Amino acid sequence: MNEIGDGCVVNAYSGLMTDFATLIIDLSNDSSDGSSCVEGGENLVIIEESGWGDSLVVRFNENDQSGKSVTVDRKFGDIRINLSNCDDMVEIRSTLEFGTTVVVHGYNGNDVVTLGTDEMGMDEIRSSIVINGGDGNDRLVVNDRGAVLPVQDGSRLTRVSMEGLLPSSLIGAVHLPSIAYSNIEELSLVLPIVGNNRFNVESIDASVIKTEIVGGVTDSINVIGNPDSLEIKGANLVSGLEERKLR
Ligand SMILES: [Ca+2]
Ligand SMILES: [Ca+2]
Repeated sequence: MNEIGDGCVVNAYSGLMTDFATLIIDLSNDSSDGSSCVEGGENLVIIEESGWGDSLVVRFNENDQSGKSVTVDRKFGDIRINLSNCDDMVEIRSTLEFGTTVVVHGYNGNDVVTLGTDEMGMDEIRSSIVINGGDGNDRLVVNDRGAVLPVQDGSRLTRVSMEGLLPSSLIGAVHLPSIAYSNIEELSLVLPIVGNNRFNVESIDASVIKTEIVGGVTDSINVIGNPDSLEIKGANLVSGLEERKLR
């Protein structure tokens, strides 16, 4: 990203191509071995819809006002962001549908990736998300707090992904959008404030040291097995194993 100077805005609008294009943003050259990382100098990457919802903007370091951004239209089916070897932060607030996938690779450093917002939850994230934390202690925060509808039974956490949390507006779609994760050490899920959420924990990847699920008194977390890294705040724990023993 050193080639894009401060205040530079790249707009990539594709023409009459028949195939989807891929946007790759590679920050890994900024710190090839992590030795040049400075405290407070980490990257902040924000991904959200722009304009009238017909394009997606990727902004960098919002707080230092450098004004760097990349805007792409709907022809870009895949967005891939390779983070630096320092501590990076990514906020994915909203994405376009159209079968897009947003892939984030954290590389070295302790990276934090946040999906959704307090206001909208993940209602505006319409594409599949693939997060690879890479090396370091990385955290994935799935913030569905502001969602309009509760999470339905059938949604689940497995060793590879979180399913049933993203809006499935594509009726008849072969692949429903999901959140795939790997090399993540800390996993947080904030359930919608609207009540009666139902979420199933089937399994958790071995890379995860701590899993936190935040909900309310009318929420039920159905846990199959006994993952010792699981912390449930506010919501009710329903143990699948105990239910079976009682029968
Ligand atoms: Ca990183
Ligand atoms: Ca990691």
